[in-house]
Amino acid sequence: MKYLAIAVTAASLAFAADVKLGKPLTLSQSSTVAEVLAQPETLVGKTVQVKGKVTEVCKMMGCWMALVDPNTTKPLRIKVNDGVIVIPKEAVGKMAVAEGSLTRIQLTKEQAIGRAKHEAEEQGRSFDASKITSGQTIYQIQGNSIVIQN
Ligand SMILES: [Cu+2]
Repeated sequence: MKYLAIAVTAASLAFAADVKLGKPLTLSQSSTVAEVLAQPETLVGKTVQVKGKVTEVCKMMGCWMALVDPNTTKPLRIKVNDGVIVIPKEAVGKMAVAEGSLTRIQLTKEQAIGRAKHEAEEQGRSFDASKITSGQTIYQIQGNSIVIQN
C-alpha cells in the first residue's frame, strides 16, 4: 500500500503541468472542432490547430485521440505517427490543443466496416457492421504537436 501511494503521487506530479508532445505549436490561434468540421474540404492539406476535450485515446499504441467541443459530441480524430508521439491514456477527459495537417480519408463501405471492426476490437467496444451502410469520408488531423492541458 505504501509503495502504491508513492507511485500515485509521482504520477499526479508528472501531470501537474501541461504535457507537450512532438514539435512546438506554430499557429497562435486554435479553432474549435465544429469550425474545422464545418468546412473540412477548404482545410485539407493545410495546417490546422484545434482545441477540444479528449474523449478517447488509442488503447493499443497511443497513436490517436478523439477531440470534441465541450458542448457537442461530434469528434475529430488526431492521428500521430507510431512511436513519434505517444498520447497518454490519462489525457482522456482533459482539454488538449493539437496542430497538424488536415487529411481526408476516403473509404469504401467494406473498408469502413473493416476499419470500424478493427478499432472496436482494439478499444474493447461492441461493433455492429449493419450500421455502416455506405462508404465514408473521414477527416482527421495528422498531428505534429499536441499539448495536453492540466
Ligand atoms: Cu493506436
